Amino acid sequence: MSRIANAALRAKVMGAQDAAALIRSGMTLGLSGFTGSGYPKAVPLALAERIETAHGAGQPFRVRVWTGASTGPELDGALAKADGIEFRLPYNSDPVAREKINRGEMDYFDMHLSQVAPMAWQGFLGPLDMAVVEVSGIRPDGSLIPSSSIGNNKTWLDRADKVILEVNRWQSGELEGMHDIYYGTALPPNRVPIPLVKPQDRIGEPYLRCDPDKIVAIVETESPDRNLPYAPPDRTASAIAGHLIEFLRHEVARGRLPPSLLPLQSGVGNITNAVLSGLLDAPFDNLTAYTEVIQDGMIDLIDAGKLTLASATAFSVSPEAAAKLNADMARYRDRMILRPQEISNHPELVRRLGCIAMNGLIEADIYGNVNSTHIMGSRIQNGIGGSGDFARNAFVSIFMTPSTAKGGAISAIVPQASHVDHITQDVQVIVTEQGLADLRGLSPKQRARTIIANCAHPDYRPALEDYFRRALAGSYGQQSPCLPGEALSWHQHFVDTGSMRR
Ligand code: 0RQ
Repeated sequence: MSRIANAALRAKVMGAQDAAALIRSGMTLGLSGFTGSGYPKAVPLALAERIETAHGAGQPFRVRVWTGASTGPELDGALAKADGIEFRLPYNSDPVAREKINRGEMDYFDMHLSQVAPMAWQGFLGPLDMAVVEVSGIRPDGSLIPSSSIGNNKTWLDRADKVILEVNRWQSGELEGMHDIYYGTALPPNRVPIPLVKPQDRIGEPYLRCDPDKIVAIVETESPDRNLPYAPPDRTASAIAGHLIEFLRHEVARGRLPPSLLPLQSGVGNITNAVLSGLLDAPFDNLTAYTEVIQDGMIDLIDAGKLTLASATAFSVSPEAAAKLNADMARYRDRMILRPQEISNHPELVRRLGCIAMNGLIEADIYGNVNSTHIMGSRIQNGIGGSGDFARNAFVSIFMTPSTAKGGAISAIVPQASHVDHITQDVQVIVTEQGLADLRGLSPKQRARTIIANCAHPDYRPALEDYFRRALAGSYGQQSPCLPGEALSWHQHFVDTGSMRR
């Protein structure tokens, strides 16, 4: 049965090729999609085919791509493979696009996720020609039932000159009512406080508005999201989760956190998912989450009655969890709210709610500067995503990682980060499988001693201690002692030899 309940809009249904034919080279596209959910799946594929045909005929064809965050192989993968993306923002995890970016063949602006919509409204990013947005249905009055992510869809639908919709029947019909679209944001000097004081507050409406005259095509699909399995927690992930949960217990015992903690934010990846799994057996109840993505671990916590509400902008779940969600969405709908990413990640709200931010890192230096994005300072992995939105504004900002990477050839704790996304002031706790460093209230030298002792792998600890000792003796200043020439040689040694070991 069609999910398009508006007769005038039903008349705009066409095939993906015909819809893609409305996109011209040089256009800027605002696409839906966030961590592999709710992205358009048919039109970008058809567009990639068009681009390949054009390139085959010697005609240049490239578009500018704005999304919510990462999408899926039918979008970023296909367009990047066709060499069809001139510029992309704000977060990518697609391997094909990553290679293009790192070869210098595609421009990429890796930015704070909460800032995308305001920057689009401010006009800094330029005009938006076409929105291509997946929805799960269209109501009789033409309003849109959102899909499994919201991301920047409200902004794309408002700002774009024209709109192509994909209506995906694979998405549960019971998603209706889960979303909360806040239309009260404005630019300075007209901004007002956002009236959200608890993660469970609904401050908007369940549907997206869209001027029907802007809609030039509607494509019906029945395609799954890019749902990837999570690895079961290994010993490293379990050890990290154990240290972190012990820290939270300690904070509750000291009266610094309430027994039900504060709203949890959990970043992407297997380690953060392992922490959520660890919370299943931890002595905390009536938990809430005010976060960016709902992962498998959160669904398990809801099933166990531990998590009463999760507010986010998207799902980021395994195929099994997606099937479970879709089969029982009406029940989960009472425990979940999906919001625009400018609200799910809003610094004002993260600070007001006092989120416990838990994110992954690539490397941290001995002073606690964190690199979340650039391997060896130059090769982008994914992007800063929402980690900056949460880290700076959280009640407590926690970063975690295995103490080594690439089979032990790289230490995640280094003398100086080769790229900094999160400065020391935004990094309060670092956790590896070796232990936890609580850096709150410590001076730089105290931080260095704590991080080396608690977090570094024993194979690298002596070299870090030796470096720090020599920095204390030979540094130009004594506030944050360093030997600049030597500090980054750890990375160069890896580039030259394939290992940081000397
Ligand atoms: O590369 O797969 O080629 O071997 O980095 O590392 O260990 O799989 O870790 O999946 O937890 O990701 C920081 C990237 C960690 C993630 C990061 C290599 C490693 C591997 C991935 P291979 P793992 P995870 C809100 C939060 C920024 C965005 C964010 C991230 C690959 O957490 O993207 O926080 N964060 N968003 O081998 C060289 C090191 C390395 C290293 C890891 N020190 N040196 N390579 N790797 N450490 C959610 C959103 O914003 C959507």
